[in-house]
Amino acid sequence: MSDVSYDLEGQIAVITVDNPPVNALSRAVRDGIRQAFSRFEADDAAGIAVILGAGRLFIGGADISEFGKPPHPPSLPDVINGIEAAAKPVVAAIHGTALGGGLEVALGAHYRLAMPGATLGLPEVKLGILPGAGGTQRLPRLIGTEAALRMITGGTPIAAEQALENGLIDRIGTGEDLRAAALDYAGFLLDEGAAPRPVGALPRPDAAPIDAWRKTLEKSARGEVAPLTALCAIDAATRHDIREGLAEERRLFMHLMETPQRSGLIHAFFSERAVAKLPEIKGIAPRAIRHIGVIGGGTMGAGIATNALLSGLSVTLIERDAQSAEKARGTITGILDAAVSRGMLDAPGREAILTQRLQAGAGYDALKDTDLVIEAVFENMDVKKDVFAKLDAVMRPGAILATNTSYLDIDEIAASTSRPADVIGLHFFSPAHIMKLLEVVVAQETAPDVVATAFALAKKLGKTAVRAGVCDGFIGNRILSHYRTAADHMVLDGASPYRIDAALKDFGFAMGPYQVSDLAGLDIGYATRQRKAAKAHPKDRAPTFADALYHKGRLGQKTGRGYYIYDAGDRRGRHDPEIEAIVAEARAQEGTNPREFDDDEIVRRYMAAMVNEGARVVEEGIAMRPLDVDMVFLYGYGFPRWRGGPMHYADTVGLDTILADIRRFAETDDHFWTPAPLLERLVVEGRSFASLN
Ligand code: T1G
Repeated sequence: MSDVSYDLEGQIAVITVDNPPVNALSRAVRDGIRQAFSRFEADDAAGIAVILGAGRLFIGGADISEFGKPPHPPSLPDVINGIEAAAKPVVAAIHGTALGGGLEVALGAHYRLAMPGATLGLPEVKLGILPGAGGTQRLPRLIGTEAALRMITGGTPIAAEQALENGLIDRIGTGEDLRAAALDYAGFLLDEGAAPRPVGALPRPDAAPIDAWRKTLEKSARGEVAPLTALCAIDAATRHDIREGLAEERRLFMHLMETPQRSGLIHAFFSERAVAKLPEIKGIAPRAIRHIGVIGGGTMGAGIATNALLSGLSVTLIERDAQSAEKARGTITGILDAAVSRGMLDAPGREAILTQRLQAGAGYDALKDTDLVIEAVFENMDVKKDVFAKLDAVMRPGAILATNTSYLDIDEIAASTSRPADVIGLHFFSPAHIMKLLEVVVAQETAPDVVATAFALAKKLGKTAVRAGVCDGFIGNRILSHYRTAADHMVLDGASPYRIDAALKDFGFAMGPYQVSDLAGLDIGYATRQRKAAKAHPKDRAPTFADALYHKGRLGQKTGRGYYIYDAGDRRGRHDPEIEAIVAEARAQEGTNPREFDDDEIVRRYMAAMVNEGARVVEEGIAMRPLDVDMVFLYGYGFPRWRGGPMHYADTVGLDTILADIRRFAETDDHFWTPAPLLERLVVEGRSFASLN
C-alpha cells in the first residue's frame, strides 16, 4: 500500500493517499484504498475512518494518463461503492482541491470536511467525458439537481464556502492543520455516535430542471457531446435508484471514452503542460522580474501593461510625450474599471495599482531600474531600431529587451543592440489582457535564461507561452496567412464568404475567416498584402474583392461595415447584399468560372492548408513540435478545443487523407498546393504528428 497508508489515531483510522504530484487515482492508489478499507472494516479498534491526501491537495482525479489503455481492476466506481458500503462511518477531509474522481471519492464517504481555500469540482466534461464514478448520481442527491447540473455540465469547481452552503460538505475545518481538523471532526462524530450516511441512499433528485437545462446546453455547448451526455446521466439519477443509475452512468461514460472529443481534450490538457517543457531551458533559472517597462501606450501597449499590473507587477509605461502617456494611463484606468465592474478586481486593488504600481511618462531614463521592457510601438523596422537604441542606452545590465512585433525580423533588431543575448520576442495577441496565447520568439543570439525568464513571466501573466522561431508571422500568423489564402481562393472560385464562415463555425471555430477580418480590421490584411507584394509570385492570386472593400473604406466592425453590415449595437453583423457583386467583379477580373463549394470541401481545403503550413513550420523548427502548433491555435485563433488543435485533428482524420486532398487540389493549382515534405515523409513512414511530440 505504498501509495496509500493506514494508521490508527485512538479509535480513528487515518487513510492517507500519497501519490505525488496530484494524488491521481492510479491503479496502485485504487488498490491501496480498497485494501485500506478492508483493513478498516476488520479493525475492531477503529470506530471511524478519515481519508485524506498527502501533499498540496486531496485527490486530483482519475489518472488521466491511463485513459485509452486497457482498464485495470479495481475500477474506481467499485472502490467508491466499497467506501459507501462501509459498516462504520467514513469522513473525507479535503484540502487544496478535490477534482473529478477525487470528489467522487469524497461523495462515497459519509461525511465531508474541507479546509479553508479548498476547491471542489467535477471538471470531466472539460476532458470530453463525464464523472464516471458516481458523481452524476450522488452529487444531485446531495445538493439538488440544478446545482449539480451547473457543477457537472460546466465543469467549474466551487469554493469550500459554497460547498458548505449547498450541502456538498458538512464542515469547514479550522486552523491550518488538515490532520488535526480531520481528527477533531471524526472525534466529534464518534462522540455523537454518528452512523454511516450513504449518499446513494438519499431520495432520487428532482427532474424538473432537466428540460430547461437541456435547451440551454443545446445552444451553449455547441458541438460538444460531453455536457449533454452528462445531463443524460443526471437525468437517469432522477428516474432510477442508485444501482440502475450507476449502471447508466457507466454506460454513458464508456461511450464518451471512445469519442474523438475525449482524445482531443486530453491532448489539449497534456499539451498545455508539455508546451513549457523545452530542453533549452531545463534546469535554467529565470531572471527575477518585478518591475517591467512598456514602450507605447496604444491598444497593445496598454493591454500588456494592464495584464502585467493585474498580475502583480509594477509597470513604467513610456510614450512619446506626456500627453500621450496620460492618454495611455486613461486607457489602462478604463480597463481596470471594467475589471472592477466585472468583479475581477476590487476598488482598493484598483487604487493601489494606479497610485503605486503604474508610472506613465515620456522619458526613457525612467526605465533604468526595470527588469524587462516590452516595446509595442509602430510596426516599422526603423522605428523599432530607434527604440531599441534608446533602451540599450538606459537599461541596466541583465535587463531583458523584448519586442511585441508580430512579424519583423527579431534577429535584425537584436543585432542593432549591444546586447543581442538579452533580446527576445514576446508576441501578445489583442486584447493583450484577455488573450491567453503568448508567442515567445527566440532569436539566434537569445540567451537560454532569457527564454526561461520569458516562460516564467508568461506563467505569472496567466498566459500559455509557446516557443517560436524567427520568420514572417512566427507560428500563428504565418499559418493564418496560408489558410486565409485558401479561403480567398475559394471565394474567387465561387464560394460565398458567408458560406465559408458558416461552414467553419459549424466545424467548431469561434468565428469564420471573414468574421475575423471584420473584427481585426480589413486594413490589417490590406497592409500585410501590400507589405508582401514585393515578394509576390506571378502565380499568386490576389483577393481583389478584399482590396475593393478596403478602398471603399469598409474596414469591418470599426467602420460598421466590412464583409458584414454592423447595425448599432449588433456585433454579429448581417450579410451585405453588395458583397456578391464585389466578389463577382473580382472573379470577372480573373476570368474564373465560379462553381459551387459544399461545406465538406470548404472545411477540407481550409484545414489542409492549415495542416500543410503547420507541417512546414514544424519541419523548419519554427515550432518545436506539432503540439506547439496545436497550442497556438487553441489559445490564439479560436480553434475548437475538443478537436485538440490542427495537428491533432490531422492525426484523427489521417495524414494520408490530408495528403490525398492536397494532391487533388494541386491538380488545379500546383503553385499554392505543394505538399510539405514532412507530411509526405510521415505518410510514407506510416507515422502521425503525435509521434513527433
Ligand atoms: N492524472 C494524471 N496526471 C495528472 C492529473 C491527472 N488527473 N492531473 C495533473 N496531472 C499531472 C500533470 O499532467 C502534470 O504532469 C502534473 O500532474 C502537475 O499538474 C472517474 C474519469 C489537479 C488542479 O481533470 O486540473 O477523474 O507536466 O501542472 O497546476 O470521474 O493538475 O508535471 O508531468 O496541472 O498544481 C478529472 C486535472 C480527471 C484534474 C493541479 N480531474 N488536473 O494543478 O499542477 S477525470 C481533472 C488539474 C476523472 C472520474 C474521471 C490540475 C490540478 P507533469 P499541474 P497544478
